[in-house]
Amino acid sequence: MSEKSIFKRIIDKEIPADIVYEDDLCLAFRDLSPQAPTHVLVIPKKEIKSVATITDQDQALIGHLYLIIRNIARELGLGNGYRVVANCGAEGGQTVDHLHFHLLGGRQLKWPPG
Ligand code: DGP
Repeated sequence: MSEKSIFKRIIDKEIPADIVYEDDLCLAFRDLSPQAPTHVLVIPKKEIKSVATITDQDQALIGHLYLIIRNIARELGLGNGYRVVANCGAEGGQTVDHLHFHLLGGRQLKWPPG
């Protein structure tokens, strides 16, 4: 039986996603349940479960992900601002055990989050 997470299945193209960017290291696709007019998930292709399990060896990869987030935000016209969120663990509200950064924008976002 497959232990693959839903995001690993998207990386492997076993299930479809609305992909906005892809390279050797990462994939970005639109969230199935958007919480803002623009809601993109940016994920490493490497199977990292969460922020809590990032290793020192992942330093360049995480930097790469943030540069890609910056580029996608520019390309999607989020010049007025946006939010980047990584939910971590049960109390952090993480529901998919594959590291992902939410890129949210296109409306005024509130603070604090719920
Ligand atoms: P989090 O709660 O931080 O773990 O965010 C998981 C997000 O993943 C949530 O906003 C919904 C989204 N999501 C879950 N399953 C799928 C899927 O199959 N496709 C896409 N595009 N997004 C998904």
